[in-house]
Amino acid sequence: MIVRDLEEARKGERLVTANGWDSTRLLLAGDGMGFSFHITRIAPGTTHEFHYKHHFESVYCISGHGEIEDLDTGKTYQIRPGVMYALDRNDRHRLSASDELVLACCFNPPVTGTEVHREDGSYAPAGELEQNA
Ligand code: 9YT
Repeated sequence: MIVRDLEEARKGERLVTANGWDSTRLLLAGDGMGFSFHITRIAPGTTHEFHYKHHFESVYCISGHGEIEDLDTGKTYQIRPGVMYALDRNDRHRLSASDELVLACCFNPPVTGTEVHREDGSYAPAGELEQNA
């Protein structure tokens, strides 16, 4: 069994900080679960474009308010506590927070913990060594 505490995890390398968001990886590929599990905070007033071309992601809003736009269809959805979205088509999307969003996120395949966002908003596919191309 794996038991981890978010506040403890935030004190170490599980916390990844980026411009306008941070994410604490409570489960990573190395845990062998077949998915990774993250608690992500999106700073108020920020907007982010992501495109996880090589991963499926589901996201559940624990607290805060914002909006997600499907960049292929132009459709927007309100994010509020209790709402879940799943990027089942590796959807290109824009996420914005009006007040701080706290989100629980699952990735399949799991992230390893070393990925950085590439220019196109994606993470490298699992198993690919270079991370920034
Ligand atoms: C909301 C969202 O896309 N979260 C993704 C998790 C974050 N980008 C991470 O942990 O890398």
